[in-house]
Amino acid sequence: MTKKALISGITGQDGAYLAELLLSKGYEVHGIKRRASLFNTDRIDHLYQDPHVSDRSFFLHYGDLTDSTNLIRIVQEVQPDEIYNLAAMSHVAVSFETPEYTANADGIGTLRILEAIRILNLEQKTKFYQASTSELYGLVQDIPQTEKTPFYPRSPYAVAKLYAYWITVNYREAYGIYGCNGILFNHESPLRGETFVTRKITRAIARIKLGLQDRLYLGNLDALRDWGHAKDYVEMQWLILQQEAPEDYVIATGEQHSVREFVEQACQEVGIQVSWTGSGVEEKGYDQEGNCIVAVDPRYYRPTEVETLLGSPSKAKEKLGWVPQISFQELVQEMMQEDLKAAKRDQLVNQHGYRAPAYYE
Ligand code: NDP
Ligand code: GDR
Repeated sequence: MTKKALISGITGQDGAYLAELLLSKGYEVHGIKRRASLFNTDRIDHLYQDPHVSDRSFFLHYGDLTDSTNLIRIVQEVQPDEIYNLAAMSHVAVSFETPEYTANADGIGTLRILEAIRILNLEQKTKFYQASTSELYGLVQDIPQTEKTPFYPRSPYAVAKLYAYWITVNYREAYGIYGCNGILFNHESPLRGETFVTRKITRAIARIKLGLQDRLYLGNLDALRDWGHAKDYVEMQWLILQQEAPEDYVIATGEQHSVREFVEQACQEVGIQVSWTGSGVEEKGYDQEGNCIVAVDPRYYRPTEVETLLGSPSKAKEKLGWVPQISFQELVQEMMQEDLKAAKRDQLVNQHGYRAPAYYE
């Protein structure tokens, strides 16, 4: 029997990689996408199958995590064996601007899917994966962070995700739903949204290298993160649902780098040697010709910051037999190569008298 998976957030970074993975494993994949005024399926267009042909294995449904009846109807229609709840307003800084919406989508949205499983009597059939996050640790209490480290969320996003974490645990204990939290540390890729710091850096350094942009403005250069590759991490999301008993897992590399180091690594990939002067808001990064290519803009500081995150992948290694395949350097290299290609396309467009869009954050 072909397994059916339902992915919320299929148009996002992880949704795209996970859909690809599940299709390669022979799943019938259903995704929930939001209605938008422009096409929003760039990341999954290569998976698209013409709805007019039979024997399809990839389906998209319009939906939203803030709409219970819609979610119930989709779950009823699909009768999924596995649900991956990846949909979220996932930007920590933006959650300070839209805290109520973030609580609704990221917190109550998770409850809505769990309730759909319950209302439709699918507790024994449908396994549920919740995209939990290292942001739950916030003001860290242990180094490295494990499944036992206490939570101390530091943003409306993290507080909403805290609710989602516990409601998943509660529905597992109360109703016997096979529900699991993957506590994933930051994971990146060429598909990463352009306003997260890694992609903002690789995109800007590529554009600076080609003369399309002069400078990159960042916030906290001292923030430390445990950065892995999204392709590695979606494999874990699947593995977590294939175990005998439902459990929660930390997924991390166990290696930590600062935002400043990420900039240095990205620059190194394109032959720029960056040197730093000043500190705090005055800090600046110069290339070997003396041009200031990086500066701090306090606009990107957060009201409460998560300064340091470092995960322990010990349990995942032991129980899921998992080690990340892609190193920090390989991750930065792949992201730089893809953003260089994009910058070259923009350069070509500009050289031919057209104007390539230059979205900035
Ligand atoms: P993205 O921001 O790339 O994707 C988020 C997805 O959620 C998009 O498909 C988006 O749709 C969709 N979405 C947002 N709001 C709603 C809503 N109200 N209803 C339905 N869909 C919605 O995130 P990632 O792929 O990076 O992350 C996937 C999940 O994992 C998220 O829940 C995130 O919080 C969590 N996470 C991510 C980590 C990371 O480092 N990437 C680490 C730990 C957890 P649209 O395309 O229309 O915007
Ligand atoms: P994060 O990712 O908040 O960890 O959440 P992000 O890349 O946004 O920030 C990482 C760190 O970099 C610092 N920073 C900046 N961040 C952004 N976005 N823009 C800047 O200009 C900038 N300058 C410095 C931030 O202050 C922060 O310390 C991501 C999301 O994917 C969440 O959904 C997920 O849950 C967590 O990772 C784990």
